[in-house]
Amino acid sequence: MPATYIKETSKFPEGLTLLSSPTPNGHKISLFLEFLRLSYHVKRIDVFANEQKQDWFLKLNPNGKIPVLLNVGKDGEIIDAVFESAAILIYLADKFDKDFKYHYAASDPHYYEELVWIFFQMANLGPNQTNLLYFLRLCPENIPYCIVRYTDEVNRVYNVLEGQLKKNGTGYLVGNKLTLADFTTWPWVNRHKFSKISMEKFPVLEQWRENIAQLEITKIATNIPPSEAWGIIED
Ligand SMILES: N[C@@H](CCC(=O)N[C@@H](CS)C(=O)NCC(=O)O)C(=O)O
Repeated sequence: MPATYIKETSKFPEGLTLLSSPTPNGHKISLFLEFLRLSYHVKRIDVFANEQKQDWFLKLNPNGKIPVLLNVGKDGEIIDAVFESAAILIYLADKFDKDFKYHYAASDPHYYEELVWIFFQMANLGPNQTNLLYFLRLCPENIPYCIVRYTDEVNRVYNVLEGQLKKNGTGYLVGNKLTLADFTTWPWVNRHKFSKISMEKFPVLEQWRENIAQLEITKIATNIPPSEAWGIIED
Protein backbone atom coordinates (compact mmCIF):
# COMPACT_ATOMS: atom_id res chain seq x y z
CA MET A 1 0.00 0.00 0.00
CA PRO A 2 1.45 3.39 -0.87
CA ALA A 3 2.21 5.57 2.15
CA THR A 4 0.46 8.95 2.12
CA TYR A 5 2.54 11.92 3.22
CA ILE A 6 1.11 14.56 5.54
CA LYS A 7 2.44 17.90 6.78
CA GLU A 8 0.03 18.53 9.66
CA THR A 9 1.43 18.50 13.22
CA SER A 10 -1.66 19.28 15.31
CA LYS A 11 -4.42 17.09 13.89
CA PHE A 12 -3.75 13.69 12.38
CA PRO A 13 -5.87 11.65 9.98
CA GLU A 14 -7.75 8.54 11.08
CA GLY A 15 -5.62 5.40 11.12
CA LEU A 16 -1.88 4.93 11.43
CA THR A 17 0.62 7.75 11.08
CA LEU A 18 4.35 7.14 11.21
CA LEU A 19 6.50 10.08 12.30
CA SER A 20 9.86 9.24 10.81
CA SER A 21 13.08 10.07 9.00
CA PRO A 22 15.12 8.02 6.52
CA THR A 23 17.28 6.48 9.24
CA PRO A 24 17.73 2.88 10.49
CA ASN A 25 15.29 3.26 13.39
CA GLY A 26 12.70 4.76 11.04
CA HIS A 27 13.23 2.04 8.46
CA LYS A 28 12.52 -0.71 11.00
CA ILE A 29 8.94 0.52 11.06
CA SER A 30 8.44 1.31 7.37
CA LEU A 31 9.77 -2.19 6.62
CA PHE A 32 7.25 -3.88 8.88
CA LEU A 33 4.35 -1.66 7.77
CA GLU A 34 5.15 -2.54 4.15
CA PHE A 35 5.53 -6.27 4.86
CA LEU A 36 2.15 -6.15 6.60
CA ARG A 37 0.80 -4.31 3.51
CA LEU A 38 -0.97 -1.76 5.71
CA SER A 39 -2.22 1.66 4.63
CA TYR A 40 -0.66 4.45 6.64
CA HIS A 41 0.32 8.09 6.63
CA VAL A 42 3.84 9.41 7.05
CA LYS A 43 4.90 12.69 8.60
CA ARG A 44 8.51 13.25 7.67
CA ILE A 45 10.55 14.67 10.56
CA ASP A 46 13.65 16.70 9.79
CA VAL A 47 15.99 15.50 12.56
CA PHE A 48 18.78 17.80 11.41
CA ALA A 49 16.45 20.77 11.98
CA ASN A 50 15.52 19.26 15.39
CA GLU A 51 11.84 19.00 14.55
CA GLN A 52 11.74 16.07 17.01
CA LYS A 53 12.49 18.48 19.87
CA GLN A 54 9.53 20.77 19.16
CA ASP A 55 6.70 20.90 21.69
CA TRP A 56 4.10 19.20 19.50
CA PHE A 57 6.48 16.26 18.98
CA LEU A 58 7.57 16.01 22.64
CA LYS A 59 3.89 15.65 23.60
CA LEU A 60 3.87 12.45 21.51
CA ASN A 61 7.34 11.22 22.50
CA PRO A 62 8.94 12.91 25.52
CA ASN A 63 12.26 11.35 24.45
CA GLY A 64 12.30 13.56 21.33
CA LYS A 65 13.37 10.94 18.80
CA ILE A 66 11.87 9.23 15.79
CA PRO A 67 10.15 6.89 15.13
CA VAL A 68 6.70 7.41 16.65
CA LEU A 69 3.57 5.57 15.55
CA LEU A 70 0.16 7.16 16.05
CA ASN A 71 -3.10 5.27 15.94
CA VAL A 72 -5.85 7.84 15.48
CA GLY A 73 -9.60 7.39 15.84
CA LYS A 74 -12.28 8.67 13.48
CA ASP A 75 -12.83 11.90 15.43
CA GLY A 76 -9.11 12.66 15.32
CA GLU A 77 -8.42 11.46 18.87
CA ILE A 78 -5.04 9.81 19.39
CA ILE A 79 -5.79 6.30 20.62
CA ASP A 80 -2.14 5.30 20.95
CA ALA A 81 1.15 7.16 20.50
CA VAL A 82 3.89 4.55 20.63
CA PHE A 83 7.61 5.32 20.64
CA GLU A 84 10.78 3.18 20.90
CA SER A 85 11.11 1.27 17.65
CA ALA A 86 10.91 -2.22 19.18
CA ALA A 87 7.76 -1.30 21.11
CA ILE A 88 6.24 -0.03 17.84
CA LEU A 89 7.09 -3.31 16.08
CA ILE A 90 5.53 -5.35 18.88
CA TYR A 91 2.45 -3.08 18.82
CA LEU A 92 2.04 -3.62 15.08
CA ALA A 93 2.62 -7.35 15.43
CA ASP A 94 0.01 -7.68 18.20
CA LYS A 95 -2.58 -5.68 16.31
CA PHE A 96 -1.97 -6.56 12.66
CA ASP A 97 0.01 -9.82 12.42
CA LYS A 98 -2.67 -12.03 13.95
CA ASP A 99 -1.56 -15.03 11.85
CA PHE A 100 2.00 -14.79 13.20
CA LYS A 101 3.52 -14.42 9.76
CA TYR A 102 6.34 -12.21 11.08
CA HIS A 103 6.53 -12.99 14.79
CA TYR A 104 6.15 -15.88 17.19
CA ALA A 105 3.27 -16.42 19.61
CA ALA A 106 4.01 -16.42 23.36
CA SER A 107 3.26 -20.16 23.32
CA ASP A 108 5.89 -20.86 20.63
CA PRO A 109 9.36 -22.11 21.66
CA HIS A 110 10.90 -19.32 19.52
CA TYR A 111 9.05 -16.51 21.36
CA TYR A 112 11.74 -15.67 23.91
CA GLU A 113 14.53 -16.16 21.40
CA GLU A 114 12.87 -13.54 19.20
CA LEU A 115 12.66 -11.18 22.20
CA VAL A 116 16.34 -11.82 22.99
CA TRP A 117 17.46 -10.67 19.53
CA ILE A 118 15.10 -7.69 19.52
CA PHE A 119 16.51 -6.56 22.89
CA PHE A 120 20.04 -7.35 21.73
CA GLN A 121 19.61 -4.91 18.86
CA MET A 122 18.05 -2.21 21.03
CA ALA A 123 20.67 -2.45 23.80
CA ASN A 124 23.80 -3.21 21.79
CA LEU A 125 23.75 -2.70 18.04
CA GLY A 126 21.64 0.48 17.93
CA PRO A 127 23.41 2.50 20.67
CA ASN A 128 26.94 1.47 19.64
CA GLN A 129 26.46 2.12 15.93
CA THR A 130 24.73 5.42 16.73
CA ASN A 131 27.74 6.48 18.81
CA LEU A 132 30.11 5.33 16.08
CA LEU A 133 28.23 7.40 13.51
CA TYR A 134 28.26 10.38 15.83
CA PHE A 135 32.04 10.27 16.36
CA LEU A 136 32.70 9.53 12.69
CA ARG A 137 30.36 12.05 11.12
CA LEU A 138 28.88 14.63 13.49
CA CYS A 139 31.23 15.31 16.40
CA PRO A 140 32.88 18.73 15.88
CA GLU A 141 36.16 17.28 17.23
CA ASN A 142 38.08 14.29 15.84
CA ILE A 143 38.43 11.95 18.85
CA PRO A 144 40.25 8.79 17.65
CA TYR A 145 39.79 7.02 21.02
CA CYS A 146 35.99 7.16 20.65
CA ILE A 147 36.08 6.12 16.99
CA VAL A 148 38.24 3.08 17.86
CA ARG A 149 36.11 2.19 20.86
CA TYR A 150 32.79 2.21 18.96
CA THR A 151 34.28 0.60 15.84
CA ASP A 152 35.48 -2.27 18.06
CA GLU A 153 32.10 -2.53 19.77
CA VAL A 154 30.16 -2.58 16.50
CA ASN A 155 32.53 -5.24 15.11
CA ARG A 156 32.03 -7.27 18.27
CA VAL A 157 28.25 -7.01 17.97
CA TYR A 158 28.32 -7.93 14.25
CA ASN A 159 30.38 -10.98 15.21
CA VAL A 160 27.69 -12.01 17.72
CA LEU A 161 25.07 -11.67 14.96
CA GLU A 162 27.28 -13.68 12.58
CA GLY A 163 27.42 -16.43 15.22
CA GLN A 164 23.65 -16.43 15.71
CA LEU A 165 22.97 -16.67 11.97
CA LYS A 166 25.45 -19.55 11.66
CA LYS A 167 23.98 -21.32 14.68
CA ASN A 168 20.39 -20.88 13.51
CA GLY A 169 21.30 -21.94 9.98
CA THR A 170 18.00 -20.92 8.34
CA GLY A 171 19.02 -17.58 6.84
CA TYR A 172 17.04 -15.76 9.57
CA LEU A 173 18.03 -14.62 13.04
CA VAL A 174 15.31 -16.65 14.76
CA GLY A 175 13.35 -19.69 13.63
CA ASN A 176 12.74 -20.26 9.96
CA LYS A 177 11.03 -17.04 8.91
CA LEU A 178 11.57 -13.31 8.73
CA THR A 179 10.63 -11.88 12.15
CA LEU A 180 10.78 -8.71 14.20
CA ALA A 181 14.34 -9.74 15.13
CA ASP A 182 15.36 -9.32 11.46
CA PHE A 183 13.34 -6.12 10.98
CA THR A 184 15.00 -4.59 14.05
CA THR A 185 18.53 -5.53 13.06
CA TRP A 186 18.66 -5.28 9.27
CA PRO A 187 18.48 -1.47 8.81
CA TRP A 188 21.54 -1.02 11.05
CA VAL A 189 23.65 -3.70 9.39
CA ASN A 190 22.58 -2.30 6.03
CA ARG A 191 24.26 0.98 7.03
CA HIS A 192 27.63 -0.74 7.63
CA LYS A 193 29.43 1.12 4.82
CA PHE A 194 28.35 4.50 6.08
CA SER A 195 29.60 3.43 9.53
CA LYS A 196 32.93 2.31 7.96
CA ILE A 197 32.49 -1.31 9.04
CA SER A 198 33.85 -3.95 6.67
CA MET A 199 31.75 -7.08 6.16
CA GLU A 200 34.76 -9.18 5.14
CA LYS A 201 34.81 -11.05 8.46
CA PHE A 202 31.03 -11.53 8.49
CA PRO A 203 30.11 -13.49 5.34
CA VAL A 204 26.92 -15.02 6.75
CA LEU A 205 25.70 -11.67 8.09
CA GLU A 206 26.51 -10.06 4.74
CA GLN A 207 24.54 -12.73 2.85
CA TRP A 208 21.58 -12.22 5.21
CA ARG A 209 21.82 -8.44 4.69
CA GLU A 210 21.98 -8.82 0.92
CA ASN A 211 19.06 -11.29 0.78
CA ILE A 212 16.77 -8.89 2.64
CA ALA A 213 18.09 -5.89 0.67
CA GLN A 214 17.09 -7.60 -2.60
CA LEU A 215 13.41 -7.98 -1.65
CA GLU A 216 11.13 -5.58 -3.55
CA ILE A 217 9.32 -4.62 -0.32
CA THR A 218 12.65 -3.67 1.28
CA LYS A 219 13.45 -1.36 -1.63
CA ILE A 220 10.10 0.41 -1.20
CA ALA A 221 10.34 0.59 2.61
CA THR A 222 13.86 2.04 2.70
CA ASN A 223 12.63 4.97 0.64
CA ILE A 224 9.98 5.89 3.25
CA PRO A 225 10.31 8.71 3.84
CA PRO A 226 12.44 9.48 0.77
CA SER A 227 16.05 10.27 1.53
CA GLU A 228 16.97 12.73 -1.22
CA ALA A 229 18.47 15.92 0.20
CA TRP A 230 19.70 13.90 3.18
CA GLY A 231 23.22 13.35 1.80
CA ILE A 232 24.64 13.18 5.32
CA ILE A 233 22.99 9.88 6.09
CA GLU A 234 23.58 8.21 2.72
CA ASP A 235 26.38 5.72 2.00
N1 LIG B 1 15.83 3.74 21.08
C1 LIG B 1 15.18 4.60 20.12
C2 LIG B 1 16.24 5.37 19.35
C3 LIG B 1 15.63 6.37 18.41
C4 LIG B 1 16.69 7.22 17.72
O1 LIG B 1 17.87 7.25 18.13
N2 LIG B 1 16.26 7.96 16.70
C5 LIG B 1 17.18 8.84 15.99
C6 LIG B 1 17.10 8.62 14.48
S1 LIG B 1 17.60 6.98 14.03
C7 LIG B 1 16.79 10.28 16.27
O2 LIG B 1 15.62 10.61 16.39
N3 LIG B 1 17.80 11.15 16.36
C8 LIG B 1 17.60 12.55 16.57
C9 LIG B 1 17.85 12.95 18.01
O3 LIG B 1 18.42 12.15 18.77
O4 LIG B 1 17.50 14.07 18.36
C10 LIG B 1 14.32 3.74 19.18
O5 LIG B 1 14.70 2.58 18.94
O6 LIG B 1 13.26 4.20 18.74
